[in-house]
Amino acid sequence: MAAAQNSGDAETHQAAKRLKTDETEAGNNGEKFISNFEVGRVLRDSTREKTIFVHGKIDDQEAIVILEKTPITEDVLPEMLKTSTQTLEMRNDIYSTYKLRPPPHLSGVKTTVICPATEKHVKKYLRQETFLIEETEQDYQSITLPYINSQSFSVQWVYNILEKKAEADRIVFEDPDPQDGFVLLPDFKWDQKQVDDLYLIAIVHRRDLKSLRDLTADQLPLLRNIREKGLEAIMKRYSVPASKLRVMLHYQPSYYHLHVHFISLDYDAPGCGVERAHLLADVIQNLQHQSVYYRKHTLTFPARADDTLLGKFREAGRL
Ligand code: GTA
Repeated sequence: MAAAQNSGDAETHQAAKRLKTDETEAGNNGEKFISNFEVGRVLRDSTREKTIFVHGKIDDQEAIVILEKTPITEDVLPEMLKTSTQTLEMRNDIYSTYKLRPPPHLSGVKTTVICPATEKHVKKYLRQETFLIEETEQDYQSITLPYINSQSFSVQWVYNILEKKAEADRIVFEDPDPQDGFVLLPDFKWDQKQVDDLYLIAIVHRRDLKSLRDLTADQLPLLRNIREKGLEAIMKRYSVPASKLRVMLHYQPSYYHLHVHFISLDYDAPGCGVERAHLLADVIQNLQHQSVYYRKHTLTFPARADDTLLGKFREAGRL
């Protein structure tokens, strides 16, 4: 089987746990695009996670902007403390608080833009109550599969990656084999500044596998390949060992083209809970024991209050 490693080794600063990336990656066009954003309503925010999800418009098109303050890493501390402007807020005995204003290159805010955004994107990011659904084999065939076929999110962004029409320069590893091959690259959610919140996705070249439900023992070579070569590539590029990685699949995923998440164990990423995450190692073992494990078993997953799929389960009297 052919395997190709992307050229150009990234420098790894394991001690500082911070990675160097091209700060000008997005370029000026990206900046102008974002400054045209007209704020509509806040879909969700979290002071603890320091994120805000906002719905609005960019040049009359529906848009969602996600802003996230990035972590402060050890290697920037000396510069940050030395070069920030400082304002004393209060002092009391041995205690004092300050407002530091770091220079621009140390105060980046990770920003994700979805434009044009659909109503389904708005629902996805809106804070909502969630419910657990227990989906039998029969439910999958009669409720979930018709729903996936009619109204799931477009996977055009996935095809763009596989065809090198987008993010080609971000590929960390590729195995081009059409049956068992995949592309490994940084996830949307990772700014690649530090490995503490490392997040990559492996996207399979095959286009006939939607999710965990489609897997049988026939796909064991594919899954073992992703696990083995994905872990190897991450160790080589980022010096992060398998023992520090959560390698898993979501059920239900948002995007129905088979992909595997590689996430730092130190990062409490969204979707890591037991109700949605399936460790790849467990998936491999289950398929070794029973080829049709994921076809036959009842699978539990969370759904948001106004998720259409939840509505379909209700209509069918399954909730
Ligand atoms: N490299 O264009 C892309 C791209 N897109 C469109 C999605 N992804 C992409 N990666 C690249 N380029 O991990 C990534 C997603 C996700 C994976 C799909 O593909 O970041 P999934 O099918 O299992 O879907 O995985 P999932 O996990 O539901 O999607 P997602 O977007 O991660 O949403 C889950 C929750 O994460 C959201 O409800 C929200 O709470 C949170 N979240 C999503 N995006 C962000 C963000 N940018 N910052 C912070 N939190 C976020």
